[in-house]
Amino acid sequence: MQRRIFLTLMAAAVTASAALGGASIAQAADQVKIGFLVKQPEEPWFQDEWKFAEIAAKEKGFTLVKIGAPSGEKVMSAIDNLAAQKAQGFIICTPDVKLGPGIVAKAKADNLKLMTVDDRLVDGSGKPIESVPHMGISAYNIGKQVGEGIAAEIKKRGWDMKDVGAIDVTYEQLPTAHDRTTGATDALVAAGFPKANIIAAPQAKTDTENAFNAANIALTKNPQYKHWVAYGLNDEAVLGAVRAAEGRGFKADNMVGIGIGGADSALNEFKKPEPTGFFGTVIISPKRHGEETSALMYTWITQGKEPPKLTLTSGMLATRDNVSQVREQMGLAAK
Ligand code: FCA
Repeated sequence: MQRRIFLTLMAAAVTASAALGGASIAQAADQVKIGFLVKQPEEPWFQDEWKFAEIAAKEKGFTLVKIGAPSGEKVMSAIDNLAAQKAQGFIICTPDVKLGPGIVAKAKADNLKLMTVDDRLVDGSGKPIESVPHMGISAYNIGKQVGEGIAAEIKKRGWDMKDVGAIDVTYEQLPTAHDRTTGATDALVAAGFPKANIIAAPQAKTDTENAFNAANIALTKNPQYKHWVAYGLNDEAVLGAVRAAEGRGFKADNMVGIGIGGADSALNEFKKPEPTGFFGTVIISPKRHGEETSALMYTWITQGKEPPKLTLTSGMLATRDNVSQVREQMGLAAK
């Protein structure tokens, strides 16, 4: 009797292995290598993504290869490098979404599975490349949460909206950035904020320094406002605007900036003894974007199961008062 059960189990195991195919079995035996390429390795958001990808690597037992790839050339050489190291796939947040067709072709030529995170690749006509599995944030809705948060704070402070200027730090060449700031603008306008008081401040790169420069121009050109609010694609953009406003005397009681991210750039701001103009951030999930994407890639490599084509993650607004609770609710460890 026992022998019969044993034989049945053996037969089932053999069938399962055959279904996986020879190559996958070899990989399942602990040789999986996955690349994780990010466009701005110095940004805390990307460091958090890597940290969570490492957690997946430890749990599943694969090797994670972290590569900072701030330019098109770096991306291309990193992909070849991964192939030379016998990686089976990689996840990328590209420095430029227009590299899309080139990245897809290179991954294919090198026989590497490809998934994108945060910034979705586009084709020659600017349309998303839907064949590549992607995990991004629900950009427009998260932008709306930013705009609603700012509007609520303006009302709470009893400011007359006509006296308030809004710095909209834009980065139009990146679709997720466009969607985020559009969502914020729409929510502000829906709350009765005058459209004419919203000043676009285009940044040349998505870091604090470039946002600072862009915001300074907006401030200089508009001396008529008594109070300011600011938003942009991430915490760095809003921090740039907050620092620029501070330089002109608009501190916490006359400035309401709400960012997107919730990594150390925002947390450090909340840890300062006195509040600053950086009022809040919509916390998004580096756990999902780092750990879940890596786990999905691992399953794709070892079981042939492709990740969903599109996953959009949500966020929660946090301020200095409730940031710990919100982080906890999002499954992020205390910092
Ligand atoms: C983009 C931004 C990052 C982060 C990520 C989710 O890549 O540049 O700061 O917000 O989306």
